[in-house]
Amino acid sequence: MNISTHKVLGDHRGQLIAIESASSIPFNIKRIFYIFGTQPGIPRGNHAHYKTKQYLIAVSGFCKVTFDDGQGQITYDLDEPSKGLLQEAMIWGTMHDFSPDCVLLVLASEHYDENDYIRDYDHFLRQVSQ
Ligand code: T46
Repeated sequence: MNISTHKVLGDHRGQLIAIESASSIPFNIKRIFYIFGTQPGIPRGNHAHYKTKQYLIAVSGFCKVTFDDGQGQITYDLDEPSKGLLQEAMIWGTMHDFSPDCVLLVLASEHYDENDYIRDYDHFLRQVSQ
């Protein structure tokens, strides 16, 4: 299952979710980044990674994420800050339908390396069909 629900810790002051490297998620976190200020109708992502695994959380607002393994697609709703979505390597990922207030937090298993990206869909299909 790619989607997980994390325990919400909280009290009268508000809520808190804790995520620990290689424990709450199945890899060591080497990088974090977040996407915000998205524009209506404009998706992000549209690529796969050779090696990098990612874990996505809409910490504010909501969005949809579509994964494609070369054989089929599945779309997930990230609509709660307690939901986390694992994107394995060699999965084409597209993030779309962002709410105006969406902040999409991404935990990544590798440092940034453009050479780890597959940005051409036909090339991706050739790679996963080998
Ligand atoms: C993903 C979605 C959700 C860096 O310099 N370091 C980084 O760690 C990242 C992720 C990007 N960049 C640079 C590369 C580009 O010049 O930031 C610029 C925008 O990156 P990109 O076009 O890849 O942005 P998105 O929103 O299409 O995709 C990013 C991630 O790359 C991707 O892995 O899943 O966010």
